[in-house]
Amino acid sequence: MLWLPSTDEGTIEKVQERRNLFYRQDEIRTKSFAANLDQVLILIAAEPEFSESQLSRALIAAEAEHITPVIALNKSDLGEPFERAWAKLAPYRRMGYTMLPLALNPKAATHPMDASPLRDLLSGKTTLVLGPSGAGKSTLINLLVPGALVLTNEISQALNSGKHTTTSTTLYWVDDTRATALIDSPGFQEFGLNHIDAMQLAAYMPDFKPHVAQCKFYNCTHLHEPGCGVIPLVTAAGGPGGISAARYRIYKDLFAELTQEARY
Ligand SMILES: Nc1nc2c(ncn2[C@@H]2O[C@H](COP(=O)(O)OP(=O)(O)OP(=O)(O)O)[C@@H](O)[C@H]2O)c(=O)[nH]1
Ligand SMILES: [Mg+2]
Ligand SMILES: [Zn+2]
Repeated sequence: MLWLPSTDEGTIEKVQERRNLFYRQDEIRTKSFAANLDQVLILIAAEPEFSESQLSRALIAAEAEHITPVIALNKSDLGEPFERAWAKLAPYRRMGYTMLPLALNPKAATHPMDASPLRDLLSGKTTLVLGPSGAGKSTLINLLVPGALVLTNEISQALNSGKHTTTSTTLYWVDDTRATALIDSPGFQEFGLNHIDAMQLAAYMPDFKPHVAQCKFYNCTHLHEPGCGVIPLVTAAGGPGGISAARYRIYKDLFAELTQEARY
């Protein structure tokens, strides 16, 4: 992938090799991001409420490209909705994903956030900041890149969604030595995974992966087969070593989506 650098930012111009694609697709078109990406920061927030399916899709896309995903939950100043969202993420913590609580908007936060864990995580790396509209991606850029002055916008309470303020993908250097880069991106609604092989899905899901070896059939789809190592582990909450009902449903829906004969 190539980007065109300018004095303080750059735009992604061309994706060269499919194996390096970080890829999503919305209803209208395919969006590809990639770079010498070191990691993807999946930024979600207490508000608007995040979709667990979209989160899982972003994680699978990162796993498939061997890009380290990190999850950050923003708007910790919101109290109760934050606690609820944090609890909803318990299965993802158990999967071993790094998870950061954030309060990115200094004006909204009752107690100013200590940004050093975030800075440490990003330091010396190129990170794609990805997430739904209104999560605070551009707010994060403004916090860490002095002078970036990226446009941000209030979320719509009526629609429980952001307003799609950012419309292009832009790279920002965090430091003068150009060791640390952040890529702001437009909020996504749908995260298509058409490039993923359905039979590989479980391998990209850390709560499924260790159990696949126990399946009786090497080509087990984990949907109905006898002797499946995955199905007996599904419980409502998942729990340590288990798989939550929500994650299993996400797997089933994705498997169905990726094995449809004609998608258009
Ligand atoms: N309460 C609260 N609001 C925040 C926080 N961080 C960001 N916001 C607000 O959330 C809203 C959306 O922030 P943006 O940075 O525009 O969100 P975005 O992810 O860039 O959205 P798109 O560009 O539409 O994809 C703005 O009104 C921010 O001020 C926070 O920590 N707490
Ligand atoms: Mg934005
Ligand atoms: Zn199985």
